[in-house]
Amino acid sequence: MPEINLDDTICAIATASGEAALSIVRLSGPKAIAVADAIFRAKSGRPLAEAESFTIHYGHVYEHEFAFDECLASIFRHPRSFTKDDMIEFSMHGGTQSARKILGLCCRAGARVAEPGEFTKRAFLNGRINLTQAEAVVDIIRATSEKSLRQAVRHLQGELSDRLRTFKERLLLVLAHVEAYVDFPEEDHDVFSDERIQSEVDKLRTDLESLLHSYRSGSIIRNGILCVIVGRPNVGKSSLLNALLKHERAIVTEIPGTTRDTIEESVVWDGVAVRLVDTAGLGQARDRLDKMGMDRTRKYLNHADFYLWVADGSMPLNREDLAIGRSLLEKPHIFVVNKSDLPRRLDLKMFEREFDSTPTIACSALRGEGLDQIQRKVIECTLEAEGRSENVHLTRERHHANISEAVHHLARAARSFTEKTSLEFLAADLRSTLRSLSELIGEVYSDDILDVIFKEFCVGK
Ligand SMILES: Nc1nc2c(ncn2[C@@H]2O[C@H](COP(=O)(O)OP(=O)(O)O)[C@@H](O)[C@H]2O)c(=O)[nH]1
Ligand SMILES: [Mg+2]
Repeated sequence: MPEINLDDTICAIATASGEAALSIVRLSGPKAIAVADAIFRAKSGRPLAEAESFTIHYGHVYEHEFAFDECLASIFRHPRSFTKDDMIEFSMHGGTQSARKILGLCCRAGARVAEPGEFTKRAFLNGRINLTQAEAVVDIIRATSEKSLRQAVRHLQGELSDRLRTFKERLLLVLAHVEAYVDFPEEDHDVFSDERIQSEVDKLRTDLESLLHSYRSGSIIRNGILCVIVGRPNVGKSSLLNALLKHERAIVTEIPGTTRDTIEESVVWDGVAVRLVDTAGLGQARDRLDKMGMDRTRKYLNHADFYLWVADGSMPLNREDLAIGRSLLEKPHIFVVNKSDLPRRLDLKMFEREFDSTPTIACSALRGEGLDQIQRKVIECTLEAEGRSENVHLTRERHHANISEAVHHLARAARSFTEKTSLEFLAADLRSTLRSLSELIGEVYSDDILDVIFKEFCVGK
């Protein structure tokens, strides 16, 4: 994104294009009200320049003397608006033509089309929201489940940044005492003892580490669980996908190798989005197409958060089954013994001898039995207790990187007690920790960081 000039007046269509009841075009900047007055005439005859903030005006948008749509103009005056600048929102009939036309007229009257996320970027640069709140705006728009929406709303309300500020205050207090020692070593201070400083540093580190551990659950809630169904051909993977989705998505036949490509569908279980992936399965490839399908399966397996390892319970486990199971052990998974409507020939005792920590669930995709248990287990194993708590979660790699850095600086600060290095090193480590936290909130930032964050946004937000 090019460097932004905050003195410009920007405009954008804020609604998705296509057939819809309404469209919204928004304007923000010092000339927003003047631009709106150049194209809009209120029924009352009064210009928007005379209107009070937080009022809505019915009227028409004109091109020369031709009124081509009726619309409502909402006015939000600086500084109490989303961007803190003067803002106007026109809401008009939906479809593509009317909104596009109004956008063109706004540009002719002195506004320019906004970059993606530029409204939110201005809200950030004008100090209305911090960086974790700006990220939350995108997460609200992209939320695919109730839990992810709730998490994003809480971040927008400042839950994460408030927590980080508390850490910063605790750090600043310790730093002030350390600096008093450094600057006036001879004086008899009324300052924290060495032990007190050490224990404060240790407590901060423990608290930051526990925040760091929230990342796994936070990112799973935000992105959903990628749950890959894997197993030998013909064990019932596609049947299980269909049963879990409750519709016939994948083709099922008794012919091994029916599924050649990966099939991905989303569901929501217990408020969490789950991306279910049916695969071609793993095992002996009979032809080039089989091999391509299996390569694709492996690619998904690398990215998976969870595996459903499926076997046919009406047959003994064979070498292929076992090889698949052994390759999955590193990630959370469960063993699904399918076809439980048929007589069991799979020896579970033998299975448990080798895979004693793998939870097992018997099911029948054909009869729809055992499916609730599978759903519950997937959520239970991926979210753990942490994810189900209402604690603050880190949700993005950026959060994880900054807090890891902060923990690293604090670990070094803690070492300075045992290694008895100069207090100046301790002060420097505490300052570096502060910087990591400030970067995360966005109190210090670089254009590169802003570019990465705001390029995710859609135009008009
Ligand atoms: N009896 C029984 N047959 C099943 C069950 N699940 C799948 N099948 C059958 O097993 C065969 C292979 O199923 P499919 O889902 O295509 O297996 P995939 O190759 O692992 O995807 C088909 O004939 C299905 O009807 C089940 O729970 N019970
Ligand atoms: Mg299949």
